[in-house]
Amino acid sequence: MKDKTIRIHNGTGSICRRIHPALMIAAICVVLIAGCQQEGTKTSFVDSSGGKNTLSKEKRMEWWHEARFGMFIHWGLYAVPAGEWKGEKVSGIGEWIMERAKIPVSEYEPLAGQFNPVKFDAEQWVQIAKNAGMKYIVITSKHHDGFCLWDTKYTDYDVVDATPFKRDILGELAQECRKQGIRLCFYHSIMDWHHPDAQAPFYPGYNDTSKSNPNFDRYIEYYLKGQLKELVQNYGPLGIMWFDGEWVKDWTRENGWDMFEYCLSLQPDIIVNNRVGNGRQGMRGLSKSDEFAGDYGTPEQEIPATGLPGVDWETCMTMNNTWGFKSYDNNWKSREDLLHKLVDIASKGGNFLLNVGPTAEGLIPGPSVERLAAIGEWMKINSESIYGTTASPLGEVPWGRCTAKTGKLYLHVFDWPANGKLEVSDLKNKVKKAYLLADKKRTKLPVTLTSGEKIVITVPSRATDPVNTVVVLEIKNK
Ligand code: FHN
Repeated sequence: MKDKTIRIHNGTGSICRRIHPALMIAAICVVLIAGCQQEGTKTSFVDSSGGKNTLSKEKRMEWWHEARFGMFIHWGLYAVPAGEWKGEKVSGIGEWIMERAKIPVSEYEPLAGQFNPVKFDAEQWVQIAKNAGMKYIVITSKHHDGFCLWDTKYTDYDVVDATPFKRDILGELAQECRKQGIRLCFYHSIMDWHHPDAQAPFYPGYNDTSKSNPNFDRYIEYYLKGQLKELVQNYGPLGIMWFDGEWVKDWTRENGWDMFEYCLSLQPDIIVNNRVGNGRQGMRGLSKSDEFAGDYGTPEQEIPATGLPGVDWETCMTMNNTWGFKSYDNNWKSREDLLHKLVDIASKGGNFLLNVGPTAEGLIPGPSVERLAAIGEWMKINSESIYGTTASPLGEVPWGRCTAKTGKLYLHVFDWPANGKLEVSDLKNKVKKAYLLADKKRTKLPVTLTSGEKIVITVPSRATDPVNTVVVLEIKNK
């Protein structure tokens, strides 16, 4: 690596942590000019709810509603220490090691010199997602530690300028996603523990939400927006801009709307999650109201208890206890549990964004690959009961979950009835036919109407899949 100084450009020419007063005045001028420009932009790209954007939110989110299932990828320098610092295990999620272990920027930056994921294979990663039945990939273009996984001109703190690897990871993924028909999306952190105009000066309390940075507007206008433009223009069109780290003190509701419209100005059909605004209600993930920007809610590590009619949401979840790779976190959820979660989420009308945390070598951990392959096996036979479905019209069912499409109900049976009698209550529609989704011949299953809105389907004594066997009900529309 040429000289150790990592340059960060903040629109006043490259600086290394100190700002000359003359430059400060120049910078303020830049912000003022950008502000006037911004005013222009603001008027021209308000979302359809504001009526100016040509594409309705529904139109922009059509593919997303159809997709239902995506891969989240947390990858970056934190995969190098993999949960340990100076020989000590560091508790908590791996991608937060810089904050958890109170690592100064000067000690964290050199990790870039050790980041050389020679086993990284974009084709293989996209294939693993595709085989699992995932339709989109959301990868961390920049996480809270500020390290960039693409060749950005705004700093040298990126995979091409600061690491021996020197390959443009997002570029390779973008190409492969296009080839394999997977939508590429970027996670991007608003909080930045490395940038002097953001949270770097808060060390050791990088995540101290009582602190403010007087230059944060410059960070937003020049660095954050500059990099987002790079990402959309160099690797787009993108599916989603998945913001995070919006809880910093300096990020306002107005910033949220401004950034939302800015993203639409870059790509009118892009989807922007609700972490662009600062109205998220913690891990529950839904915005307090429509006053906050964002197209959909983002519950984290949790699944809403019931469906949320009229609300678009996507649960993001780890397969073990960490997003970023930790060498000793083997608390893996079972494949059965993960499949049931996918179905549970779809039965409530949500999307599932399931995470992998690749190693510093560039490999998706074996236990993650196995679980995704197992889900893929099930999806090969049953994906019709997930893609493009809507929330269950039935109340709670004792044997599993239900997803719906026009004229069809998909009964996901987790607990197969030993007596071969599958009972369905609260069914308002007349049943035309019942059959097993796995049965290519669609052999009719006997259906008897007991009382009122209750039917009994006579099913084979053994489930075709002990984890989840789908019985399809073709129904008359009311
Ligand atoms: O702090 C991040 C965390 O590292 C991870 O990226 C998750 C994923 O949704 N989001 C934040 C915690 O809410």
